Amino acid sequence: MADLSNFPITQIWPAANPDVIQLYSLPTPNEVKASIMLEETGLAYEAYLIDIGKNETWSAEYLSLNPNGKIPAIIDPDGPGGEPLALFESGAILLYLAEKTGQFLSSDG
Ligand SMILES: N[C@@H](CCC(=O)N[C@@H](CS)C(=O)NCC(=O)O)C(=O)O
Repeated sequence: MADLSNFPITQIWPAANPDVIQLYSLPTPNEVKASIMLEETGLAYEAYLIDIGKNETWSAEYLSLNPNGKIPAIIDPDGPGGEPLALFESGAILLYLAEKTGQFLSSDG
């Protein structure tokens, strides 16, 4: 089982299944891009609702994951080299998941 205890955000939103991608989200235009990509690629994930109306992205634990204080953000317990990877910015998340799964990218740039 993956150990995500080095990520302070898991102290507030404990991983129910640390072996799958952790998505920190709220259904906003930027966030749904990440949710849709996870659904379409078929990757296993679990989502945590981050209430931006309550400034939950500005807690120290959330800022340790994304210093910009924005959703979406993810932790992939099975990142490059099998090590956990934290990632934010919806565009970066889309590209990472596309490359991880080999889906939705042209073979000819
Ligand atoms: N460029 C960022 C923008 C993310 C963004 O603006 N997220 C908004 C919700 S759509 C947010 O977290 N706002 C909370 C805040 O600023 O307090 C991305 O694409 O991920």
